[in-house]
Amino acid sequence: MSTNESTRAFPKGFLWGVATASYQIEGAVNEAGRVPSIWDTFSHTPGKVFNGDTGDIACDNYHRYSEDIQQISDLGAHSYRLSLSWPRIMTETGQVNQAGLDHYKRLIDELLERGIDPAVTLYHWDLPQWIEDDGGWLNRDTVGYYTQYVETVFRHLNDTVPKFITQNEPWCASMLGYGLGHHAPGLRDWRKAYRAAHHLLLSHGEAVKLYRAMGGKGQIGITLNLTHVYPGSSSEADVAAARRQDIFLNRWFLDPLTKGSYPSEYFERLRPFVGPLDFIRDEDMESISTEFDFLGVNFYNPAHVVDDPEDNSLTGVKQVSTGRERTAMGWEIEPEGLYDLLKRLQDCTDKPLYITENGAAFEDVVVDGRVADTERIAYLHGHIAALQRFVAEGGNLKGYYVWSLLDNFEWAFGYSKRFGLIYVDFETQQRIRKDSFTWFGQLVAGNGLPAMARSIE
Ligand code: IFM
Repeated sequence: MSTNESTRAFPKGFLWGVATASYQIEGAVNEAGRVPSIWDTFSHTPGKVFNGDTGDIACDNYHRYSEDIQQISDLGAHSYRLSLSWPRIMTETGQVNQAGLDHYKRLIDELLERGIDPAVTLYHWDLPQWIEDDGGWLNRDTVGYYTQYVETVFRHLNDTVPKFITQNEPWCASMLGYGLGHHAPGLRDWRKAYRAAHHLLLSHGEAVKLYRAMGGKGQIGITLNLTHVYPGSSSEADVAAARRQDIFLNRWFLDPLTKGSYPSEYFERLRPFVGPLDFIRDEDMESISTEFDFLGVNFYNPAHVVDDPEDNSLTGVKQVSTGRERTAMGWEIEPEGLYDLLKRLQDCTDKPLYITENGAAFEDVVVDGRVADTERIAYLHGHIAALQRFVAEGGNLKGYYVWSLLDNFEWAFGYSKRFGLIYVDFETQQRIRKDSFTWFGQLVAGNGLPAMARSIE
């Protein structure tokens, strides 16, 4: 190996993977005892999802999981991050649906047979509708419903799953779902958003405690979507604005998990929107901060903000553009944001970090059976180069998952945004490997950035 190549290599054992989530890929919403989720309700409500798209069929992965596992195996990925569909596993009466559990047992066994480690997310937003009807994440009892569900999962899958992730992006589930209304259940009330956020965090803590009590054999952690926030200038007002935005996006979740407290400097600002934080009980904080084994980080882009005195909303900030290129989601591409975020996280936790999602949507087109997605390759290359720098400096990063294996149901954007390494024709369910699939496969094989992309740097 030349010096050039060795400096590009990641440590031996670094985990390379791909990620998906149940509602985004499975389809088969009425099969084998699955009950409706809040995303079935939301996506079937006119005006909520672009084009009226739903997850009814999605990538039909429920039926095609073997084919998709074959793809992961051909890619050479070491790990597959998938989520379990809670409404496949617990029926409306709170009883276990054996057919739902069996589906995941088969899927996980097949992964293991092919030498692929499953990383199982327990909640990626598809709350059973029967729980929503009882108040959803606003109701403290949902924490109990959740522990009942994860207890069932641990009992059946403890021996075969090396990594559990309790919650995916509780910021999105609470703030987008209950505060801004962009996601299911579609409410717009900050008090509800913060209440839901607290119960989501509490459910994480209770699940970690339960896992330990049940003799969990692998590791358990949580995944947060974290956005490094830069002030738009060095003025006091903009620095303070960046700090507020950082609390809103990051610290409201990081602090309770790693310090056992919410950022109190934000309480005053929250009060007119949220009222008393009386849904937080003292004993909750100990539970939420139960020691986890790893922190999952989903990163897509950082934010640049300035103070906006005209803005009377929660944070009073305005996002500013830096003129960088954007993905099809409109997100500016800035890999340094990932490096800076990870550096900062080293001050929050000494636990291993995993990038549990990173990737980009672009306007992919199939030409003569090929998808030449050079922009996605450049995006991935830039972010993995940032990781390499972090790791070379001794950063405690153990793995990286591309979002996503397949083009899939991108929530309120329906099927209009394609994040996959594999193109999915949603009419025929044909899968076409994009150029980024080949590129990522080479990266995994070489445990470092492949030569073909070096010119992109
Ligand atoms: O598709 C989502 C995923 O479900 C959660 N993290 C962000 C992705 C891209 O928006």
